[in-house]
Amino acid sequence: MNSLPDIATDLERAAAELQGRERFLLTAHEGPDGDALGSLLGLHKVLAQLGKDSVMFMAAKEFPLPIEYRFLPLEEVFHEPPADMADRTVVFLDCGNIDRVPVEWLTDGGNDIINIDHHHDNTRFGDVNLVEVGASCTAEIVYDLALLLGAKITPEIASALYVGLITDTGKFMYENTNAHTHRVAADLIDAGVNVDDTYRRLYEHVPIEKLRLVSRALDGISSYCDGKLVVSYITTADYEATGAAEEMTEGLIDNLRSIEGVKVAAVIRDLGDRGRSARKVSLRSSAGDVDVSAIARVNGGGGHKRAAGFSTDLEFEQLVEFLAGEVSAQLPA
Ligand SMILES: [Mn+2]
Repeated sequence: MNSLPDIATDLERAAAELQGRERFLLTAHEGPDGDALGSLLGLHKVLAQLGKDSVMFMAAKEFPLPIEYRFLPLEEVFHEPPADMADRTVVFLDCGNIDRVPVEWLTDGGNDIINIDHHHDNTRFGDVNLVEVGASCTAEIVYDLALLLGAKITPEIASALYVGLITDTGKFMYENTNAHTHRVAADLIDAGVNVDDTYRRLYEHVPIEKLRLVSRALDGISSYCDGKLVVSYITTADYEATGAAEEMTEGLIDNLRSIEGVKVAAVIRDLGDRGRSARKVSLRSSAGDVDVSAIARVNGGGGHKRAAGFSTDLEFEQLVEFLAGEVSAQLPA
């Protein structure tokens, strides 16, 4: 690794490493969200503009992507290692820990790793770690990096990063939203983002099957801990009855979190043959007095204090018992 004076910030250090190297493979966490994909595409375009050899990688199982993200131009994403993998620096984006990319040839120690992320529980697994916990999203960090690298923010770069901003901040409404977030958004809009078009592509191309699935999920909400924990369980039968695909559960949890008196919302869903585990659990904390990332970590997952998740083979009843116990333990009696 290049050495810089100690006064260099993590941002400067990461920028210097990106500047000093030529070949990269960029990747983002499994089950990618808007921030993972926007950061991946945005940094890829920045590096390409700087004359670097950059490839993007996501496992084949992630495709097709959730419908809301299919408009992103990600046709060039690799699903296998490139022939010259040994010569590439791996950049992990939006990954709190290295297990969020469960791909052995990427994580076996054969490549230098640059870790760019904003999760508070990031394990700093990289050779270079740029972990900005105060950043609203990884895309915001990528934007700061792009400026430092002297890249021109093209409409394509701006549009990709804007997707990360919008989705990770709940359309600029979550507590991670601050003045800097809005300033970055303003810069991106100046650089050519079509705000209305992005909004409609993300939120208004909803297939009717998804609403039918949401309807069943809302119908089946169950409540625990005096209404402080609400849970919805989406089974394989729900997918079959509605014709919806598993990725159509994206965003459903926000409905649960919005219920009055709720501290923690949980959506449990069967993965069928799509996952390594039987089901996946998404968690959201509404008021922030429960740290759901701590609950997720008990089961090998992770995330943010207000948004986290984990995969599990536990059955529904055991899961509810576990969640209720964890939520009660964190709330004052
Ligand atoms: Mn993120």
